[in-house]
Amino acid sequence: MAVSCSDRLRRKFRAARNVVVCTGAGMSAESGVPTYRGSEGIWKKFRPEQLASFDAFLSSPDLVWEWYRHRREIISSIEPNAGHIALAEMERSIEHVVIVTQNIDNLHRRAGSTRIHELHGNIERNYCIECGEFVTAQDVASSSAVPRCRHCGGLIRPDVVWFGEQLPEAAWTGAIEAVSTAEILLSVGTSGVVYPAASIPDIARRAGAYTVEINIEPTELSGSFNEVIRGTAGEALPMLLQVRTHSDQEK
Ligand code: BJW
Ligand code: ZN
Repeated sequence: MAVSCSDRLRRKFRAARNVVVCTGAGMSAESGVPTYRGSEGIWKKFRPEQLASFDAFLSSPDLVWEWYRHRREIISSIEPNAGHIALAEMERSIEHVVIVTQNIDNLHRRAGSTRIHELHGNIERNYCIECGEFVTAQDVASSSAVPRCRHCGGLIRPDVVWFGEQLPEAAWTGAIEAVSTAEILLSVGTSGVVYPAASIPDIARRAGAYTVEINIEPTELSGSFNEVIRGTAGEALPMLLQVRTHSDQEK
């Protein structure tokens, strides 16, 4: 059955000027990026603390580096999906569309979105753990062992946020600013278990936004949304774009 939404959301979406879209791993699943949790998730094979923490990196840098190199390869070989493209197109018909993403895969930018806050970093950037010098993805791409900084010899790590690490301040502040004026908040493809990102829909709702979850399954947070759309990102977001663009044509 085709995915649909309530008449209330249709009316709100046609009139909205400020929309914030909070995305998680499910947003990229239809592009072929594995999610973290769930039956096919990455954490089924590895424990998070084994790979996604600074302590793990210090104790097994080559293992952690190899894992990121493998994931970088997957990401570079795939394309944004219909959901990413619909969000990029929404920027053309809605005054302010802001993406707040937990994803590190850069697919929103590749699809053409321009206002993006990356809460958990970006796998295409890397930096030295000693002096902070940034290193391009091309410089490290072929390296199977963990590369060293050419200035100070320090280990190079991916610019992603591991458990126990603070989120990038500018991204977090930008996200909070965006949700404070959002009329609609779409939360797409996230299990809502990792904080502080998981608190964003609630912050938005308390600031007055109409909050909508788009997910193929119920999540920890499903009960706290104004509306839930059960479907994939690649089906639901083009459907919402159509709601908006058809109303533009009727004007
Ligand atoms: C589809 C679909 C389709 C599938 N369409 N849907 C309480 C309050 C605050 C903090 C904490 C707390 N308790 C513990 C903490 C600390 C911790 C935390 O939250 N832990 C929880 C697990 C309990 N948080 C942190 O450490 C954060 N930092 C922090 O809090 O700083 C302050 C601090 C500092 C020092 C000490 C203490 C506090 C940092 C969190 C960093 C998360 N990093 C990762 C790894 C990034 C790098 C990498 O990828 O390698 O980020 S973990 C991983 O989870 C990744 C993701 O961004 C994140 C969220 O996952 P996401 O996106 O939700 O994916 P899934 O797989 O869980 O869900 C996918 C969903 O999609 C599912 O629901 C599917 O149904 C759905 N789906 N296909 C639509 N086609
Ligand atoms: Zn260095």
